[in-house]
Amino acid sequence: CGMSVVPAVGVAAADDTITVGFSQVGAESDWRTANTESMKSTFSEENGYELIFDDAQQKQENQLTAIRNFIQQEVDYILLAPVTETGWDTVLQEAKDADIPVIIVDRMVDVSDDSLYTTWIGTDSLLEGRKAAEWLNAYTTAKGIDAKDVNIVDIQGTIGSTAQIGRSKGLEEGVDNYGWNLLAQQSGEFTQAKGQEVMESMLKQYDNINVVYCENDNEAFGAIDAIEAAGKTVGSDIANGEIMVMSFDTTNAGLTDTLAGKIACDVECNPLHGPRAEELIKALEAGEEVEKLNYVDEEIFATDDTVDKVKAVNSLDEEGEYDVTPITQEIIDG
Ligand code: GZL
Ligand code: ZN
Repeated sequence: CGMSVVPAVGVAAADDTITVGFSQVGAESDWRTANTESMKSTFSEENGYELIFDDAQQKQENQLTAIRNFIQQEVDYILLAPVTETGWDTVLQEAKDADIPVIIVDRMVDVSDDSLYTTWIGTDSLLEGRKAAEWLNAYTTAKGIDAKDVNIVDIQGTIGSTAQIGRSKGLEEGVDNYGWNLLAQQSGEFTQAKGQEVMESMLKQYDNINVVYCENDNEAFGAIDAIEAAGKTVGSDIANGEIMVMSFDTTNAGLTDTLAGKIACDVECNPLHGPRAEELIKALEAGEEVEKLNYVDEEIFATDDTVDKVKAVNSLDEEGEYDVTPITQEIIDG
């Protein structure tokens, strides 16, 4: 690769440093920060890597520029966490022409020919949305709340991103299956500031909101602030005027809010993709075949029992049935 550094004296050491160019979406959320940290700690110098990191500030054009720079620098691998699914064919063809393998991380790319990337690591956003909808159905059914009295607003993620597409679809299926009222859907860009702004405007438009479906924790933090600033109460008791906030990502701050009853259900999404990415690069270095799709297990809370409880809140059992687990029962019993 073009990035080796020749030692000051003696012959150049065998270049066993692997150079990785990583085009990251941005730093829009706690989840994203954890994802970046996982990559940086995995692809460290002491682990034998040179990581060239680019933060695209959630703009696709910055990612295209970063990838072209990585190609110029003749990196050994390109890691791409794509902000949205479309618009990658041309630049991925340029990487392919330069014989640089591309590993897609987190969100998916929608390309005409999937040989344009070598492999993908991520989580199942549609399953996450379905878990949330199943949880809401289990909760309202157990509380005897009629579906026609459930008035939901959806603060969506970045439109066209895999996480937004899957999580919105999971909710929309629930609306179709169970008959809830979906009052409005608007993007909160996965950020706290935008989440708060969108919540404020929705509260002005609708006086009957009782469920807020936030497509990530940072939007939930913003929505909670907006709800409380409007003099309303955040909580699970929607039959008595509280506004229920649901969320995704199970970040530390999200789990803290969940255990405090501010977030009713926080659906897991594992940000720690570094180790899996390294496994794949090592396999590719060894000339091995790799799976095209690599799902990162949602078992990131195996240790801490407090967050284990929250984890249990949104676990679907093998049959895809919602199993009302201890803490959910606690919430339902009130
Ligand atoms: C989820 C990831 C999303 C997170 C957000 O896989 O793409 O992007 O849910 C982040 O926090 O902005
Ligand atoms: Zn090299």
